[in-house]
This record gives sequence, C-alpha cells and structure tokens, in this order.
Amino acid sequence: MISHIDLDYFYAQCEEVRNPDLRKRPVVVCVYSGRDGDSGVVSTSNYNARRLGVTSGMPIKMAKSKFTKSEIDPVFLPVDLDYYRQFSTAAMEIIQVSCDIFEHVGIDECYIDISRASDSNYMKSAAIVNYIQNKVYSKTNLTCSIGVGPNKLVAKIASNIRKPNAITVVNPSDVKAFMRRCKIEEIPGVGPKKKLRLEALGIRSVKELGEIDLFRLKEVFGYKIGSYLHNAANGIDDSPLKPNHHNKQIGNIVTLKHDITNSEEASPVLMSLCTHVYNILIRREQAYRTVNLILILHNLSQFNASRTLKLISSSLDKLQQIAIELLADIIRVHSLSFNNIRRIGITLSDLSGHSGQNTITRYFAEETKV
Ligand code: DGT
Ligand code: CA
Repeated sequence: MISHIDLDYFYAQCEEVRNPDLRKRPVVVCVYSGRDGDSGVVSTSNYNARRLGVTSGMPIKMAKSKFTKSEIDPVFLPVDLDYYRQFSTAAMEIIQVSCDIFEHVGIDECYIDISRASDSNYMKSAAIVNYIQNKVYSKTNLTCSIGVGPNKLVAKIASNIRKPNAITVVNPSDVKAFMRRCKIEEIPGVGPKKKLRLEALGIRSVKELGEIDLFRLKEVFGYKIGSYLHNAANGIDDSPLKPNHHNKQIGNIVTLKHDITNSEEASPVLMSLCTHVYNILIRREQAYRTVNLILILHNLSQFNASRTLKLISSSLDKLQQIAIELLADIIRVHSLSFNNIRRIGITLSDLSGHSGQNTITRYFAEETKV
C-alpha cells in the first residue's frame, strides 16, 4: 500500500507561515531574472492568486495583469529556497519516521510504503495518513494532500485529484473506475504535447487509452512509453519505491546573512546548525559517529573537515564542541579569512541505533491498547 504526500502550494504556503497576514491576499512567488523589475516567471502562488488565473511558469507581467480588477492587492515575492528547504526537511523528517520505506522525490513530495503499518487494510491506511497529515501540520503549519493506492501511479494521481489539505484513498477494487474518471492529462507524464499526439490517434479519454491496441501505442510512442501509457490507463504500475538513504546521514546548511569576522561571531550559527541536526537525530532515535563541516566561500569554493569518534555519541555538547574545532581546523589549514564564508553546513553520518522504523505501528498499537 503506497501513499504519495505532496505539500500544498508549497513555496507560497511557506511564505504564509512566515507572514500569516498574507493568507488573506493573493501571494505570487516568482523567479526574477534580474533583467528588469518584472522579468521572470511565476514559481507558484496561493489559492487566492490561482483563482484569478495565475499559474506556475507564467511570465510575471502576465500574472500582474490578472489583478487589474482585484480588490485585494497581491503580494509578489522572490523565491527563498533556503527558507523553503527548512520546511521541506522538517516535513520529510516527520513523514520518514512514521513509515517503513520512504522515497523523497522532490522538494515537497514523497512516497511512503504503509503496507505493514496498515496491515494492507485500506480503512487503517486512511487513519495512518490522517495522522501523518496532522503531525506535519502541527510541526510545520503546512497542509499537504495525500493519496493512497496499490501503487505509486495511483497514489500520485490520488494526491493530486483533491487539494488542498485532502486525503484520497483508492481501494484496489476501485482502481479501474478511478482511472476512468481521471482526465488524460492527470496521468503523470502526459503533458500538452503527448495529449495532442494521443488526440491525433483518436484518444481523448483514459478509457480509450486503456482500450487502444497496445501495438499501435508502441508504434507511435516507442516500446517504453507505449507500455507505460497503456498500463497507466488501467492503473497498473509495478515500479518499486526507491528508498533514499536519508537514515544514513542528517545534514543542514545555512547561508550567512552577514559577513562574520571571527570565531565568536560564527559560534551562534554553528550552535543553531548543531541544534537543528541534533533535533532530527533525537527524533529518529539515532546516535552519530562522524561529524562533517562544510564551508562555502563567496567565490563558491568549498572546504570540508570531518571527525569520526571512537564511540557513537548522542551528546549535543560534544557535537557543538566538534563543530567549533572543525571550523577552526579548516580556517587554519587553508589559511581562510572568516569574512569570506558564505555558507556553513553540518552533516552527521555513521548513524546507528535507528529504532524509529515504525513509529506509526507503535502509535496505533498504543492507541489500540488504550
Ligand atoms: P500544489 O502541489 O498544486 O498545491 O502546488 P505547488 O506550488 O506545491 O506545486 P508543485 O508541487 O508542482 O511544486 C512544488 C514547488 O516547486 C512549488 O511550490 C514551486 C516550485 N515550482 C513548481 N512549478 C514550477 C515552475 O513551473 N517554475 C518554477 N520556477 N518553480 C516551480
Ligand atoms: Ca505541492
């Protein structure tokens, strides 16, 4: 049983969390090209802006034109990826410790396998994803949409079909009917070009796609895509989850807001980085053996130093002490100047003692006991 989890209007929702007053207004997050004030494209927008026709990839000028008659002033903001990544890491960590197998597929989406946690019971699966949805919200203030199905394809379509803050569970016996209700462009990989090519073959619905002669599809789209489309129309997908090796390391990197000139000024940044990765470590019920520090300079050159302990540790004090020593080592060995540092990152690896494998099963076991 697979679930696909997708954070809603991700960049724009992060901006709403940063400034809750934005919730009432249209929020458009943009990639500015830097050529002139309005050159660039929309990355994403909140639902207030989407209702007026703003879409991802739209030129900023065109997005602005959608608000000429709007009573509420829209807010146009530049993408702040470092900030959004913190939300992504926090949300993915929460999801990851709640399941057996986890595949992170984009900044705001992942697949999880909940077969074991739910005993392959679809009623139970709804309770599990509801628990995850609430937990993500309580820790990050972000809503997400979740799909559950017998494979990745159905789970992904299901998470996309109702948004925001929705859960859509598709039972195996309903897969065919569910697929037939979908629009052809809701099949992942069917964009405007493929849609046109399918129309040229007389295929306008998922039903027609599922019923067309497979050889004809393969002739037009090639073996791989032809088979994919045919299977997808029937809700068939046997692609496995590809677990990320997130459990193997925990890292975080920050961009300095101001130049620093000495180790005293670097210290609070290191402390907060250490605390961040340490909190993840503790949440996962793990311990570390290796600490790696990375420095990225203004000219983008990178320097690393790492320390492997004789014994595993779960001490925050020790981690902070090692981080300070590693920073001093890099500065000394490479004769660097503090004010050239642009970004600092810390990674913990050689992790062990992972027992958070099935928080969800435990949670439900405890619930049942009560
Ligand atoms: P959703 O999932 O429909 O509620 O909305 P989003 O905004 O989460 O969209 P999604 O999941 O396709 O993409 C995740 C983030 O990736 C989104 O918040 C901003 C970025 N993104 C999406 N599409 C584009 C695009 O066409 N251009 C650029 N620059 N960024 C994009
Ligand atoms: Ca999303």
